[in-house]
Amino acid sequence: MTTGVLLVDPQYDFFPGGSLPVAGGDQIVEPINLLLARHPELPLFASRDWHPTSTKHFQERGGLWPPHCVQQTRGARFHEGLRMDRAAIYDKGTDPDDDGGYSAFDGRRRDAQGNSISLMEDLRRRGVDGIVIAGLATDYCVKASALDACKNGLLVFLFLPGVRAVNIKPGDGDAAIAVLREAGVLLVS
Ligand code: VGL
Ligand code: ZN
Repeated sequence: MTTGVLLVDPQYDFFPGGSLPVAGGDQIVEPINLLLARHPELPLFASRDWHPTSTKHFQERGGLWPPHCVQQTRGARFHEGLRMDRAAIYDKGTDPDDDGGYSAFDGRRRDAQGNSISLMEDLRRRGVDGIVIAGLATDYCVKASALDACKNGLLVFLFLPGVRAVNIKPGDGDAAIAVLREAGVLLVS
């Protein structure tokens, strides 16, 4: 079995000080760096919330969210404290007319030949059949990504020190973790 690491949306807008901040978000940086430093051999993948200036995902067009992770802005950049130079980066949420793209498995990138590929295509090519997931936020994009990982038949580990929840309603994060356990996700710390 080959295991990869998937970092979901570790972008400034989701950290304290950003436009959609997750409380305690900065506490994920150190544990994730430790994981990456201890396992430099693991292939690393990251998703990036990568929205156009105007999208149905934002409140001004009927969506749930204030503007965040707008393409080319600082808020859309990965946290500089994370050592993720080796990551293959998947962009999602790019369609202005679709309030989708919560899951990293909706993300796409260009491969060395310039072809657009999905995260799952990449994992299959590399023979990756297990994935350790961390990032922001537990109750949205981490949850959607972990459920898709299960649906795709991967063995899924949720790295608890490396996730935090938005908790729009108190308890959303814990409820998300319960749903993931039910789906077969293994909780690790
Ligand atoms: C996310 C809300 C809106 C996330 C993305 O990355 O969890 N949450 N867009
Ligand atoms: Zn978003």
